[in-house]
Amino acid sequence: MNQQVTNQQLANNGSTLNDSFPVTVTVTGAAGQIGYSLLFRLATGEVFGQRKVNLRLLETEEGAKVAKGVAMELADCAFPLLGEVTISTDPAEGFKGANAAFLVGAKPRQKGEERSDLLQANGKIFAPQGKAIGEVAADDIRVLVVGNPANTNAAIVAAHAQGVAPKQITALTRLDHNRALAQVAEKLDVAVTDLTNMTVWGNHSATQFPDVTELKVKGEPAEDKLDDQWVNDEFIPRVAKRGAEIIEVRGRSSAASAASAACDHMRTWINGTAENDWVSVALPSDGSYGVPEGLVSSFPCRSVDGQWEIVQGLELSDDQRDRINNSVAELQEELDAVKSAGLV
Ligand code: NAX
Repeated sequence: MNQQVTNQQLANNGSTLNDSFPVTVTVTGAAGQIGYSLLFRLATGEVFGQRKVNLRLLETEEGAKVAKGVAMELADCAFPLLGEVTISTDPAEGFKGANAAFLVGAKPRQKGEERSDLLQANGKIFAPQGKAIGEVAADDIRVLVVGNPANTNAAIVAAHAQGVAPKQITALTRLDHNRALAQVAEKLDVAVTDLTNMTVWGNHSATQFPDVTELKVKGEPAEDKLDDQWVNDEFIPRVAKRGAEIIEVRGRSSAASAASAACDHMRTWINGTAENDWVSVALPSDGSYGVPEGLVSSFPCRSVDGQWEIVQGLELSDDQRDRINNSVAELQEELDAVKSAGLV
């Protein structure tokens, strides 16, 4: 394997530049909207700490030309921590030695296209990328799929990344988690940092279940402070449909907030969750909470010693179970569609 960086070394977030352990980070869809925000944040050291960051930008032939311009701008920033920046259109090159990979590039849904068409088109992108990750990435690769449909794309990657443990492959629901925190903070007129134990369950789609059952405000249960009508009729649909709301107002889909959430996800994964808190992570189910094994579903997770662990032992009401099952049913349908297309 190419670059061996242990969790301990990655977690070394001290102020001294650690030149001996550069981190190699692959970003697909690097020429897109999210890439344009994400790459610059990765190069500042805010995710991987005080070590050189080598960036591998993986794009389509067309996107590679734009990525070249982005690489020129990265150079113009004179980031002290930025190492080598390479651009490639071949996954076998783009994932070589990668310790972390942000899989952002995906095919957007075209007018008149069915969801199954979208799943299949993306399967053709994520299957070879998964294969390449298994073959050429570093052993400790951490994969975060952002490109939609993110959960099922991550399931495709997991199916093709030989030798990579399922726990190393995740999909982004941290943006939904952050959106949920922001909505409650505004409602209760508190800081987002006063809130802990928020959970988003299920799919990164309108069926997701942003769940405030375990939510605490300054360590106290939030239950008494939030009325059911607001939670059910405003909060849950608003968080679940926030992406559409942003498109309506901004005219383009969420980009900087998605990049920010992707940075949060990777930073928490490396450095660990705060004591008594958790975050929402979509990862291949181990059967927890009745979610069928292999479906990439969002759960409350803690990062312990650099590995995600699903928080166990939460008591679920019938209403919670129904909402989780509804989103999981959609994930199962998505997985069945890519299975019948021979992509998994
Ligand atoms: P853009 O259309 O701006 O950029 C996508 C980029 O991916 C393009 O530059 C394109 O050339 C590239 N690309 C396409 N196929 C590729 C391939 N096979 N290999 C490498 N690169 C490839 O989209 P952007 O706004 O950046 O969004 C990217 C993805 O994130 C979309 O699928 C979007 O739906 C998804 N999102 C996911 C979110 C999440 O929370 N999971 C939230 C934000 C966003 O909607």
